[in-house]
Amino acid sequence: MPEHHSLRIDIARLSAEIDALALISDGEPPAVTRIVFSERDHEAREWLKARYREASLEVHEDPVGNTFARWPGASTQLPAVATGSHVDAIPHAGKYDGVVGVLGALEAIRALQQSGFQPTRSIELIQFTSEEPTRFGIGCIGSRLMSGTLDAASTDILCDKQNQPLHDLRLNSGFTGNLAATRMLRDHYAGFVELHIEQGPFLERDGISIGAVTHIAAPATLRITFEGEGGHAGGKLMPGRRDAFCAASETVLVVERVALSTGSIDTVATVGTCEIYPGAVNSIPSRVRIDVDVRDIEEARRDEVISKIKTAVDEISMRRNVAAKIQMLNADPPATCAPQIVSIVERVCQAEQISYKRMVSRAYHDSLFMVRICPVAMIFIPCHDGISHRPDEYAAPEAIEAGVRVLAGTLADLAA
Ligand code: HGY
Ligand code: MN
Ligand code: MN
Repeated sequence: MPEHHSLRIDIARLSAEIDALALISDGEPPAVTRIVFSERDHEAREWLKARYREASLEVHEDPVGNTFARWPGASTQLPAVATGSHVDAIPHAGKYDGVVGVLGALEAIRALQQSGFQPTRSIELIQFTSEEPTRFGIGCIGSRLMSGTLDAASTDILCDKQNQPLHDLRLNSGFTGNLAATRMLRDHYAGFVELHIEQGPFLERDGISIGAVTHIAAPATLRITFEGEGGHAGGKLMPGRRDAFCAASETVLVVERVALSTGSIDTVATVGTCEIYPGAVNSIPSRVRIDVDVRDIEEARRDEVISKIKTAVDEISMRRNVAAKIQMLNADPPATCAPQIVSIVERVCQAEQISYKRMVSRAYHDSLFMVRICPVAMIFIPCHDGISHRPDEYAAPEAIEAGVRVLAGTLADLAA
């Protein structure tokens, strides 16, 4: 394993690459919007493959567009060590979420190459497809397929808001083949380490450089469709109305109240999307669809929140005579990071004299699904005020440099 101090992280080049990638976007700078299987996503993929090839990595893509860039190690038998994250971005996002874990991993590999380190195990960078739920309603499609959490057939028929099936969209992006081929068996990798911004305020608040993540929160998404009765906003009198948007609005406030009532700061719930039909100012909403995001570090407490929401929806539906249909889009267990890799992360921080602390991840990541096929760990770096999923998301170059240094040391330890 190289003497850590010999590792030279080229943070100027990495910062320039982060800025360059941020411009491949459907958003007005500084906002970044890069939706999976969009034109910008395609452009970003081509730009990234060129960077991987410049670093002499062996690049291949699977049938859903997960991209693999491998630094071959001396052994072709031993399972590789993996790292990586995602580059798709929700609308009006920032330029660091996911990107730090992809370009940072590339920089970690380049620094190790330059230091003369020779890996025994190959080191493989993974750029996962569709970590964000924006287009298909469910997140981490690439890592869910790799880990067998989503099966090929039901994934190919997932549709976006324009009713375009994932199958057609992936083929149009050049990703052919049967989705079943994305599946990886347990121990395909010796381990997976993901570098990511914290997307919370605690590292910056405490003046700590690195978060050694021990657990990843359990996310769930409910899709609730309310069917009432439409009509003329002027002619239809108030008594007897069956306004679907009023039923949905009551539900949104119940979601907030139930999350606040668990007594734990670890319970969060959000309604981030709402579709109103017919969506005219002078027409009573007859159909409304909301997606509800519920998370907690404790799965049982999260499920308790879900069951309270369901009970409340039944009551609102009866009282308002508005039909309500609830679909569970996903309800995933939390992940526990591998203690042996978390300890390596801590050892590297000590060797580098970089401050660190153990913490949980309240956001979900591809690591939440990679944990089903190999041991995982996550390395967090601070982001300003914990802001994320906003154009003013910011991670300082020195914070990114420290994260890449610790990632490189961890990968070197695992691949030695
Ligand atoms: O929502 C999340 O936790 C992740 O940023 N997709
Ligand atoms: Mn995100
Ligand atoms: Mn992310």
